[in-house]
Amino acid sequence: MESAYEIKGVRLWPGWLDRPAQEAMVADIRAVVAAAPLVAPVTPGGRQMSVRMTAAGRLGWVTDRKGYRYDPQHPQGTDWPPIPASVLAVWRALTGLARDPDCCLVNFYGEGARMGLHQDRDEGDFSFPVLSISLGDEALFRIGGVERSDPTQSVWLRSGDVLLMGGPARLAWHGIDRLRPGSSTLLPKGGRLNLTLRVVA
Ligand code: MD3
Ligand code: FE
Repeated sequence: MESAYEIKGVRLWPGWLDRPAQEAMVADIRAVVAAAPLVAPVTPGGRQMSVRMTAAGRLGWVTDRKGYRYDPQHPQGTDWPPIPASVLAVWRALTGLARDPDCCLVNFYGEGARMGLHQDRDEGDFSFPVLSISLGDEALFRIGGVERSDPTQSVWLRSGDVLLMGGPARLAWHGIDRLRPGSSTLLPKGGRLNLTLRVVA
């Protein structure tokens, strides 16, 4: 199988974060989760997502019966905590952009969690890339093209990998099919954290 990072606009840095950097980032994300707890979001259609989510930054992505949107507050009614410096450093190093992201979405996958194929299109400006950082158990990532019916390719994302989606890949359909439980010792109870950094506009 061809690897997804050969798709135009997708760049993968396998193992960009070494183990100590991953551990430091997990500690920073634990502080984010302490201030803004993970929630099990509900789609506008009323289905509970298997991934649990929170966010850091000026805006967080939320979903409930009212719809999908970026919101300046956590559903509990507090501002989102700032994006940790360790996370911003990855964005600055790999995008080279002067503009910092507005949102660091934090997705937690426990055993059995998945994310169906979707496009990220709630942002106001698709000229900025989306950057993703994987921590913990390995996950089978699937990416297609800008049409839902386009063929897809799969690649395992491992702890410390960083993926950047820009240009033609920015509006590509993508999702997480499954985890490989027990494949990482980073999170003592297992599971996977994914951080996605976005400019919302
Ligand atoms: C390709 N998260 O939060 S990250 C999401 O691993 C999301 O939690 C997945 O899809 C996860 O929306 C995949 C990789 C990713 C993120 C954003 C993208 C791939 C993307 C935006 C456009 C195309
Ligand atoms: Fe996405």
